[in-house]
Amino acid sequence: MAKNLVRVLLTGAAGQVGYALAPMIARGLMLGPDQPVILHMHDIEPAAEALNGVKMELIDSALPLLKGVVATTDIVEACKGVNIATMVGGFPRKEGMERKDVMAKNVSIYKAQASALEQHAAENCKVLVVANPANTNALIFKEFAPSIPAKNVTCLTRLDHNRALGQVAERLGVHVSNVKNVIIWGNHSSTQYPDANHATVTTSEGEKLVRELIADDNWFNTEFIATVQQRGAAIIKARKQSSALSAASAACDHIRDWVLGTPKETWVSMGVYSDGSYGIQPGIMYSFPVTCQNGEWSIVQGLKIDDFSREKMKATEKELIEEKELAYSCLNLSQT
Ligand code: NAX
Repeated sequence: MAKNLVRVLLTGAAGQVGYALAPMIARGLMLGPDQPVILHMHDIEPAAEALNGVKMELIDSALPLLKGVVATTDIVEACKGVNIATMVGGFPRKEGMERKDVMAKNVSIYKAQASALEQHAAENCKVLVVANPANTNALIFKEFAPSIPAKNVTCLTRLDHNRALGQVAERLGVHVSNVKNVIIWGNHSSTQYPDANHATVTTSEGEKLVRELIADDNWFNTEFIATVQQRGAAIIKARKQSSALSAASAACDHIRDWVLGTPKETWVSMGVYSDGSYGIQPGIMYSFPVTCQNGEWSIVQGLKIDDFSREKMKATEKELIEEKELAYSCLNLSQT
């Protein structure tokens, strides 16, 4: 039996991540190769012509799963009836801008778009915030869409997770699909803590702990962490533009695993609303290891956390608490 159509919102669709992500969604990389979609693409007025160009290219691609394209600068029209919302649109940091100014621009965008989505999306819409500051944009989004369950609002740290898998696989000289269960804790920023303490690799002799095969604490505690944390900057240096295809691919991985489930005994990293797990302050959007089943994520519990990890998890938590304060002050809100 043919599956029901799924409507997917993509904001910032005329930007670089949008341009990479739109065809991936339309080819079934986000929701599966048998899932027909209608793509709702949104961008702002100055990008209207470019947005229309993306629509033209999608039409020219003759994609079997793509049953319709909405390309609009009207956020209400863009949000109507959507089941999945991928929020990529945002205001980039420009030279000379203070952190507070960038935060103020983005949190007001996310406040407005949360209200539009809350009123016009389909019931049980799932939201992924990609635009930076991703965790805090997602938090503001959640606050201003109170009828959307907190569990339905997440942010992207899967790119960092995939980068960590890639670094471990390179170091071991194995294919990345044999490595699993790294963790990104905290913020999608340079304070994130990439943790390979529980990661495993499939070998001809079964599953082994990565840290047993790479017996090099110094590498794990310095180079590995720094490479993952600074990978975004390295891409900008090399490409003169920020990560786009890997970000789009990670956004597909995030939604696909959330909707269709994570593989057996495998977890992934997602920025989710903290419930206090691992002693992390409730009420911030923090990246945790999660498994997904029946369209719901749950935080993996009971992992042993050593002192080194605890310190790093607290440092990124501190940054998120500060970002939350800054975001609230930009919106003149008091914290509850
Ligand atoms: P671009 O500047 O190429 O594209 C951003 C698009 O958003 C533009 O087309 C712009 O017109 C649009 N836009 C601006 N204000 C908007 C609004 N109010 N509503 C809708 N659209 C709006 O940036 P790009 O490289 O595509 O990156 C997009 C966002 O993703 C940025 O915020 C970036 O920092 C963030 N990233 C987050 C990642 C993550 O892992 N969480 C990784 C990739 C990316 O760097």
